[in-house]
Amino acid sequence: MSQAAAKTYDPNNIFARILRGEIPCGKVYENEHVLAFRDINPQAPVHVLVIPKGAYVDMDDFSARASADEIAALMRATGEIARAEGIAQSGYRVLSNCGANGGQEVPHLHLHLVGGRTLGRMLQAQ
Ligand code: DGP
Repeated sequence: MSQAAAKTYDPNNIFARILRGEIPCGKVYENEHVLAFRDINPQAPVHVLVIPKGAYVDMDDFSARASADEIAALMRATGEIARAEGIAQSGYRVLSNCGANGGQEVPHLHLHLVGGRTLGRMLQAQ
């Protein structure tokens, strides 16, 4: 069906270190497959990073290699966190930057869950 993503995971990226407990984070949620914590540079009143515990570089890697349980867990957790943060009714944005054109800085898959204010257009004008 899909090409296997051949991406090398850097085990010393900052989110891997957070997962190992080497660096603190403002944890908001954790279960078997998922950790979520507040972004260090929040772009809105609510800005949570939702990450799989598995070693996945980005959305391309995750969508190719993750188990159905891991994929479901990430989605379920994101919705649950949005409800817990009180932004489900007012609305929010979920996005994941992937690779160079996506502007990804940290090479461990993360979903940005952003809300608590009107977010405007999805992409800035060029
Ligand atoms: P991206 O550009 O999509 O790779 O976003 C990376 C995000 O990670 C960015 O919004 C800032 C956040 N971030 C980077 N380092 C840390 C950290 O050490 N702790 C936390 N909580 N967030 C971080």
